Amino acid sequence: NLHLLSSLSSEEGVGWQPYACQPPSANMKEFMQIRVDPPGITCGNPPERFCTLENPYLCSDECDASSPDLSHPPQLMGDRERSGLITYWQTVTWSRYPEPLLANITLSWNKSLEVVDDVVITFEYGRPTSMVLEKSVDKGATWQPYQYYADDCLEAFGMSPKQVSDLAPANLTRVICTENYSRWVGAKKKDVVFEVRARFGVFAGPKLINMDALYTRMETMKGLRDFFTFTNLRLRLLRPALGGTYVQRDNLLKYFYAVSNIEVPARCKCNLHASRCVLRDATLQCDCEHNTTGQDCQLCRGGFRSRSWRAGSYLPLPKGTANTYCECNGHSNRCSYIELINVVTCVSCKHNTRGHNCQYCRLGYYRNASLPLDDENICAECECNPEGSTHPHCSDDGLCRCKLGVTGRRCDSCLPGYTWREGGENACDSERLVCQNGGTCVDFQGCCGTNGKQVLDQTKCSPNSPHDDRNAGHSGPPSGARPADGALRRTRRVQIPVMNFLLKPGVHCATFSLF
Ligand SMILES: [Ca+2]
Repeated sequence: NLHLLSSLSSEEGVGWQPYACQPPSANMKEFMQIRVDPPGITCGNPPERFCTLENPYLCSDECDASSPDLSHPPQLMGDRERSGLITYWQTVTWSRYPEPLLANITLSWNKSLEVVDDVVITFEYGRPTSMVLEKSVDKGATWQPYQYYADDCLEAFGMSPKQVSDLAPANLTRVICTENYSRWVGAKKKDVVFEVRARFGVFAGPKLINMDALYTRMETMKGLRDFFTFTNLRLRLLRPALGGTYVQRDNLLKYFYAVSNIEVPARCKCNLHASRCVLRDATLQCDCEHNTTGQDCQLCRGGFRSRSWRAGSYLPLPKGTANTYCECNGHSNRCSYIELINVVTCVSCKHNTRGHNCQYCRLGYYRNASLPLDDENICAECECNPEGSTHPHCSDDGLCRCKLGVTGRRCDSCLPGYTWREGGENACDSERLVCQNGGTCVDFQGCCGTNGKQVLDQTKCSPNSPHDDRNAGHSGPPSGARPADGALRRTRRVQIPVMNFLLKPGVHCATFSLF
């Protein structure tokens, strides 16, 4: 069933194989190094007789390391059984009972791999009563549990028994204890499985038809890709098969472990930067593309470091991209896939940014054009004066939208002829300006005579309030807000260009149609 996934892709549309830039899956049994612990655990030295659980009085079988026909060395777990003869590794029997019969099988590849189908361990003479599958992602330096197996999970490991089908998509990477492969159902049930297919099926459906969904999850769900990654696997066999009853001390020769095969369908992990994996100096090595290098294509090649290294992407479907898909300009390292519009978008953009690539500023902020897009201070606060603005947000160059009569980048000062008045509908009020000479105030700038005929430009309009003796031409908030530099100049240009004309001396009031 190693090629099940690839055959699926041809019969039922897209599948695991044709996607993105990654090597095809392979039977990694071919490349694994097998080590067993503790020393002396393999049977046959000295030669030993053993019985079977199903017929404990038939003890004619013998293990003898010195005889090719009767020896059971570890490499028989990874051989090809071409002749149809089952070959297996076998341990010594449980003669030291009640001391536990412990055995470790360590499988090493010296390379990061991604499992693509079920890992199947085949036991002869019954499956262990309890065991742990562990993995390492750092070539054996540290180990973590992958799955627990026991006939009674609570008793053996203090865990409630679970199956992959009990897992929700959000906790698919949880390490579980299963009782599916450890209860005694006769020696004919041989396989202990680490269910990869069923885990994929949580996203892709039981027949793995909707692989798009799996790939997008692989891309966006934290820890999912890592969950299927390993460099080593280790089986810790803790208690052999007992034949469905208690340990019978009078016949300990029927208790031992025997493993005939370990199937590890996986692919080289190349971070989606290689479509081939090759054997170089007896070590698996990605044949890196996209200007990457390293065993897992985890580095940029020399001379190609202007952009920081990043893993490739499964998205957009079906071919993926080298490494530009989730571009958040340094303001986020998390992306999410929106299925409805087939878009990957950055989530939790920091530094007051927003957008699919965190390339815009949040409302209420504007882009500091002098800074690069990935600068932490790229987005500056608008700080629009709430009294003087029609809107809390500002334009792309940071200009707030001002109410009538208000000016300044932050709308915190008044146009000539307006006075700041806190709390009113308009922050800047023009009605309170009067002419001290009793004439009419023209455009808040100059006063006409009482006959309305002549501009007396030395007579300015001024605020009505006796408490406010501020310069009428440039009034700002009474307190708190800072006056904007150059606000007057800018706003005249933008909002009242025609008004300059009104200040020219000698122009008659009568010429103004405004009044
Ligand atoms: Ca074998």
